[in-house]
Amino acid sequence: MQVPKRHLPVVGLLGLVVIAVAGGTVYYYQFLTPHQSSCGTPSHRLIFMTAEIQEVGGFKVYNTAFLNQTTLPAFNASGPALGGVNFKDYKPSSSDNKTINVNVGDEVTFYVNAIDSKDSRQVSSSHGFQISGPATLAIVDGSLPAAGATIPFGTWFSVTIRFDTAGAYIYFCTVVCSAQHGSMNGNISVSCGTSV
Ligand SMILES: [Cu+2]
Repeated sequence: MQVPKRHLPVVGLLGLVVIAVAGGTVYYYQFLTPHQSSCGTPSHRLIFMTAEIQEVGGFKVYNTAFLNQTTLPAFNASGPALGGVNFKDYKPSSSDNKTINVNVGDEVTFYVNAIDSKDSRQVSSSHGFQISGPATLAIVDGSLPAAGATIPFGTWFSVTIRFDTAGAYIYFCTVVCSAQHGSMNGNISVSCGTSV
């Protein structure tokens, strides 16, 4: 049955009201729920770093990449096996080679290679890796070393963490490795808007 023509303006008006309410709701909703749980589509970042005594530089991020596949590279104490892995290199957005920028909701896989610096100021045969910050870390793969666990020189350590909470985090060495061990650390800045 055909709708009488005189009703059409009412139907059209109702349609406009529905559209306006829906649009207004979306507009209002983003103020009620600011982007705290994620910043758009999460990425999976791979962070490659070396760990040496602070006297020769401490932690150093030497490469970063987005993992463009759902499975992590194979990994053991000899390091990650990156052959055939689909990833995209990107440059850290900081130039100190220690600060790691992450979007809220991103997963980060840390690959840490403990290096024997063969420096007389070195007093250990290993390094450690821990992260502290404003929130309990969501460990997705692997585990952070328990107290006393170490990364012997010449071996690799890896852990994957999802950063669900914005804020300033610190990663640091847990093994007394030199006089400047207390300064062997770096920053992880978790926020929205980190393009790389
Ligand atoms: Cu140390």
